[in-house]
Amino acid sequence: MLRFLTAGESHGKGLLVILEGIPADLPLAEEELNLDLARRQRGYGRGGRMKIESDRAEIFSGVRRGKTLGSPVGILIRNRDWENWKELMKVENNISALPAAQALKVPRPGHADLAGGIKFGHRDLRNVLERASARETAARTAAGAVCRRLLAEFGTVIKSQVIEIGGAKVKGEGSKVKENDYWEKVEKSELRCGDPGAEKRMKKLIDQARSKGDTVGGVFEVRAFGLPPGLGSYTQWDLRLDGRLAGAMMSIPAIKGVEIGMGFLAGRKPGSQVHDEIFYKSAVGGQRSAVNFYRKTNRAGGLEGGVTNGEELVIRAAMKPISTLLKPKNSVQIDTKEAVPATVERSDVCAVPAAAVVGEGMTALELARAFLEKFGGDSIREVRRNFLSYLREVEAY
Ligand code: EPS
Repeated sequence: MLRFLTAGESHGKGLLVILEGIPADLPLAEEELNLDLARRQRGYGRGGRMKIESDRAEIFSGVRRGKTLGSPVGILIRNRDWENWKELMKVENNISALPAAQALKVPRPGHADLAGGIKFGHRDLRNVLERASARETAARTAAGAVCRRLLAEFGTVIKSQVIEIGGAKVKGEGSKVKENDYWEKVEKSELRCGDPGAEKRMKKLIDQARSKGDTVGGVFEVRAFGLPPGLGSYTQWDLRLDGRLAGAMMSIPAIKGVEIGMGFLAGRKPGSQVHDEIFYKSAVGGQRSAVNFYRKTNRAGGLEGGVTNGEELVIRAAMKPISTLLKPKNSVQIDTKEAVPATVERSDVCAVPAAAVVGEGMTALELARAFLEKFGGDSIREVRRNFLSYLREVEAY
């Protein structure tokens, strides 16, 4: 089974990933991981930390001479900021030397601080913050990049775009996603937004939030092109791919809502305006994902019965505003129980574009997992054999 674990604190030495289940002989270069790590670091609205970090993945194990070995892929990402935090975050046991004033005692509303403090009994809430921090998503992005590489080998490409920030929305979302240069435009945009008018409005909202000591959230969309039909299964609740993808997406810090295809809107429309009619054309022939059945609409977002149906996968996620506010909300000092303003830490004003890249990674992970469940083998050659033989059957269906 494909799975990964991450470890690492935001201001500790760095982040670790162990990714298990990648077949042997997949070409893999650190540069490919670094590309996604750099994409995750971009975005109008990020804070001072991103000027310090310049994330690089060091492949530690599982790859030899540019190809995976079939053994666990270990990846290391060092925190440059560690240099500035060595004393506060050191591993050695002389906690008593930590000045009381350095302990974090006032939880930020919306952050994991209080719930995590109560759960683990931590009286320095930094012990919670350090791991709950979205810094961890750099590790997921690296793992996701490996999965993306695997999927690319079989013709699946994953993209993301920001469609809303602070209430400012793109116009006609989805209408241009098939145009070649659209995604280049998204990639060049500081907000991963393909609509320049909306981007302008979004930037203005970010600037306004920054000047007020506030933060803004938004909505991003992930699309996967070229997926074969038949990934996931309706036969058991935990095999349904829509549930698995939603769970993966929801696990990204600050995500509060996920929808697939038409999503919540489907609950407000009659069936006649929701379901995608099925058509058949013969002689599509030869092409990859050559399903002879097709739809003119894709309100289902590529999934029916928790199974991919050969259409584009469309997932959206809503990110709440970052919970560290420069103009803090009310909170309580955990020792004295005094009512005081929440702790103010350096942070971002908006991180929706970064979350979109993390969303690509989590989608890649869940799709790669479903892909290997269906076509799995120990080497890429074995997976390819299984995949091609299935495609032949699909074409004949
Ligand atoms: C984060 C707070 C900020 C962000 C960080 C997530 O870090 P710092 O406290 O060091 O200023 O920059 O994101 C990252 C470090 C990253 O790599 O994305 C938080 O509290 O979640």
